[in-house]
Amino acid sequence: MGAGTSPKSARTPAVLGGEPRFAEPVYVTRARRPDAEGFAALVGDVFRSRTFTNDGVLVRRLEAALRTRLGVGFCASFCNGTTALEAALRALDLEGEVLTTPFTFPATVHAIQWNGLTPVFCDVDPDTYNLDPASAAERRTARTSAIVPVHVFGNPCDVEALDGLAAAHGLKVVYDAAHALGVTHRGRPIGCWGDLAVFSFHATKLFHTAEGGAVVGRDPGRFRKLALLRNFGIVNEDEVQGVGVNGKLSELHAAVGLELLPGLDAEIAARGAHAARYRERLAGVPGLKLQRLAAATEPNNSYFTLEIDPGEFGLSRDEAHVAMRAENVVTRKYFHPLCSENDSYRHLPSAAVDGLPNARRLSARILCLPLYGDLAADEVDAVADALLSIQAAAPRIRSAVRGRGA
Ligand code: T4K
Repeated sequence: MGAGTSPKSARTPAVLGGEPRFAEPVYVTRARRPDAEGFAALVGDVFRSRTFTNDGVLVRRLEAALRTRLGVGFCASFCNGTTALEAALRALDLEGEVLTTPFTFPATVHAIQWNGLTPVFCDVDPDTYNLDPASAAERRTARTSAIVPVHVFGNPCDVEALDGLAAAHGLKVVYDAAHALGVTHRGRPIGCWGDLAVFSFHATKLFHTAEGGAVVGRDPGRFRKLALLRNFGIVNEDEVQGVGVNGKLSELHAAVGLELLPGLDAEIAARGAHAARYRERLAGVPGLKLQRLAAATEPNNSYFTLEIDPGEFGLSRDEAHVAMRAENVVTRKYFHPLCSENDSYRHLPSAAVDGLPNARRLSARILCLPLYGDLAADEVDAVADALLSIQAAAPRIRSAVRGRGA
C-alpha cells in the first residue's frame, strides 16, 4: 500500500464501524508543487528587479510558453479564471441573453450575470455532460447574443454543432475551458474553437499558478482589447479606454506557472494511467456509469467522475459520498447544486431555468473520485476497493446513513 494507506484491507466499511481504508484523507486533488530551487531562482530575479506586477518579464514569458504549448494564436493571462471569463465576455460587446449550461461551477454563470447579461440555461447531453446543441437551438431567441458552453471535466463539447449554431445566427461563442487545458480535439488545440476560450490556473487544476487564468484564441488581434480590460483600460499615460478592471497576473504567480509548465505532459500521462485503472476496476459495475469522451480527442484526464444510479448501485450518490468519507476518501459532488437552482438565478423567467431533466439527474448522481499524478497506483486501487466494498454492503449502509439523517 502507498504511504498513508492502512495496511489492512478493511472488509467492513468504515461507515459500519470497520477500519477506514486510508489512514489520512485522500482528497479529490492535490495541488502540484513547483520545484523549490527553480521557483526560488525566478523569485530572486523578481526581487532584484523589484517589478512584481504590471506586464512583467515572467508574465510575458509564461504567456509566450503557453501560446506555444497550447497551439493558440494569443494568450492573455489573468489573475484567475473567473475574471478572465468576465473580461472575455466584456471584450465581445455582448448584450441580452447568453445560452449556457447549468452543470458547471458557479463562476461560469456568475461571469455572465456580472456583465449585465441574462443567462439562459440549456440542458446537457446525458452521456458527455456538455451543453446539448439541440437544447441551445430551442432556447435561442432574438435577444440571444452568445453561447458560453463548458468543456466539462475536460471533455470537448460538440464544438462543430455549437460553432455552427452560432455562425447561423450571428452569435459569439466563449468556451469555458477551465478544465480543458492541454486537450486536443479533431486535430485542433481546444483553445482554437469558438471566438475565445478561457482557462483556469487555480491550484486545483492540472496546470496552475496558485490563482490565475487566461483568455486564448486563434486571432492575435483580440489580445490588445483583453490586455486593456485587465489593466483598467489604460492605453498610456494620457489615455484610458473603456471600463477595465485590475485582472493582472503577478510575477510571483507567473513564476509558479513557469516552473510547473514543463511537467504538464507527465502530469497528464500519470493521471491517464490512474484513470485507465479506475475504468478497468469500475466500468461495468452495476449502477456506475462513466462520462463518454468525445471522439477524436486527446484528453487531459483532469477529473474522474462516476454517475451513480441509486436503484442499481444500491446507494444514492449522497450515501456513497458519506460512506467514502468514512473511508477517508474525500470525493466531491461536482457539480451540485445545479447553477439554475442557485438563489441568484431564481428571478429568471421559467423558460431560462425550467426543464433541464438531464442536468438535474446528473447533478443528483455525479461523484468525483481522487485523481492527480502524485496518487500511488495502489491508492487508486484502494479507492476502487472502497467503493466496491460499500456497494457490497449497500443495504446495511443505507439504513445506517439514513438513521443518522444524512
Ligand atoms: N469555470 C469552471 C468550469 C470552473 O470549474 C472554475 C473553477 C472556473 C470557471 C473559475 O476558475 P477560477 O476563478 O477558480 O480560476 C475548486 C476551485 O476553487 C475552482 O477553481 C474550480 N473551478 C472548482 C471545480 O474546484 P473547490 O471549492 O471545490 O476547491 P477546494 O478548495 O475544496 O479544493 C479541492 C481540493 O483540492 C481540496 O480538497 C484539496 C486540494 N487543494 C485545494 C487547494 C485550494 C490543494 O491541494 N491545494 C490548494 O491550494 O473549488
